[in-house]
Amino acid sequence: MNNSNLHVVIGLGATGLSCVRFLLKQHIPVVVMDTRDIPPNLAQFQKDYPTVPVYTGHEWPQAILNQAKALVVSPGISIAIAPIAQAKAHGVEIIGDIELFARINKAPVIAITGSNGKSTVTTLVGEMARVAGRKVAVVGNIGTPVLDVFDEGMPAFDLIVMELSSFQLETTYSLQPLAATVLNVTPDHMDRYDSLADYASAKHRIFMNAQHVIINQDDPLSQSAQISNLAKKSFFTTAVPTQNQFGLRTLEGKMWLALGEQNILPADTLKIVGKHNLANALSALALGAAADLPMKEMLQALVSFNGLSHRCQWVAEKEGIRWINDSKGTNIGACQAALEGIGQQLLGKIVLLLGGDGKGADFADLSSQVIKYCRAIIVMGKDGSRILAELGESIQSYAAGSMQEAVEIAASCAQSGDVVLLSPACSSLDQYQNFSHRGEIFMDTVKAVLGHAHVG
Ligand code: UMA
Ligand code: ADP
Repeated sequence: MNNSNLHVVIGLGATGLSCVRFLLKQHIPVVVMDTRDIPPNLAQFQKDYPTVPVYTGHEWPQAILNQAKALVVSPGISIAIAPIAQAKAHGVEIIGDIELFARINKAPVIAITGSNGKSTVTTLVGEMARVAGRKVAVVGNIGTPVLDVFDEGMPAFDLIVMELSSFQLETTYSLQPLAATVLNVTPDHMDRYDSLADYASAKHRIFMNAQHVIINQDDPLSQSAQISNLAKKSFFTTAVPTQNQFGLRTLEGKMWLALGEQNILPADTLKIVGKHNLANALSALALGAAADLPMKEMLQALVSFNGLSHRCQWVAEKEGIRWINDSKGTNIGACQAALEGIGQQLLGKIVLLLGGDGKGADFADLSSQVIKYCRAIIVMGKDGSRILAELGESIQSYAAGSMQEAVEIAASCAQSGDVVLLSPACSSLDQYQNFSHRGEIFMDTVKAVLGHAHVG
């Protein structure tokens, strides 16, 4: 490594763009590399930053990488790829946007990771802080790159609520969250990790340097032996809580969210449904409490929260059949939670639409919920045939060549009292721009197939 201050930004997506903006503002020299021949933002980027060299495609100049001060790697690209590994072997620092942020940030951070529920909990904690009058930024994997918080100058916020993916955590070292949690760990991104243990330990990095850790008492994989003895600890559980735990208690047939002995909110006042969402609400309360948010305002935010789009979102109802969009259900755990949350309260059955890029998942893990709650499955996308091979014997199943065909098959096999659920257990990137694009196409198709007059 030489002594230059050159930073190579890898990836020209939202993260890469935010890193370039941030580094150039500090007069740090930047080069950009992306494995794609034509990354989506290339033309605009070259117009905006004509002096920044950009290398695209798979022929990256290794000498530049090896001589850089740091590689700032976007989350969508694995740090295990050969050019990055070689630069690392030359002593080049491998970091990400969260690390750049952490090195200069002065505002308190609430950091949230987990396989599922991150965006829901991040939004809830952000709402709790807003209702409590805090000037809060909600950033990270949820959509807004963290470095954007500096666009408004420093210190613009008195609390930053941050959703972090395992990919972002892999390149983060200096973050010192006021409060941090791993909501849960179930298999995801198995195309990027050698094992579930590797994936879990990337997530556990969120606990490094955390002042207060919020622990899911029900999920051993979400806990880590590396949590500092100095960190304060709070717990949430969907069982009856012991002292100082957030949990659930049933009293005269009614379920309550509770803190220790104290019952604080009837569960049926929440608009988000399913046991997984009760866990989300409890973890948000524990995180908010760690940041000294007042209970009254936290509960006010909880009861007004309608849930996010594309997470078990109601689409339409016709002839006694409800249509639900859970396009953000991008892994097995999320799909299981949606099937349990909807299936447990249903008189009829679920017609499940699933498929896309399975990221190396084992779809047989879905079989018990599919057998228990589903009338049929309809598969599509890159891994559709693999899903058929792994689940098809246990349930009536169909393969669809398009969303249109999938919706038409669902309409013909669902019966009154049923739910048709899109919860793909796969990422959308084989056929769509992202999960919201897939969800929008699903909802538009449902409305077109059912006819506008009958749907909401
Ligand atoms: N890519 C290449 N070559 C490159 C760089 C990227 O092919 O050289 C591809 C990636 O494989 C990926 C796509 O480009 O398919 C985007 O990757 P990126 O790192 O440029 O992504 P950003 O646009 O910067 O968005 C990222 C997060 N995306 C990923 O981690 C894939 C966004 O989370 C996040 O909102 C954003 O930063 C701001 O922090 C999205 C996501 O899907 C929602 N996250 C995954 C998830 O939640 O499961 C982790
Ligand atoms: P993430 O940001 O981690 O993807 P979201 O809050 O966007 O999480 O929810 C994505 C999907 O995951 C939801 O549609 C739902 O099916 C499922 N889900 C949400 N919370 C949980 C949870 N606590 N446990 C399991 N599954 C969940």
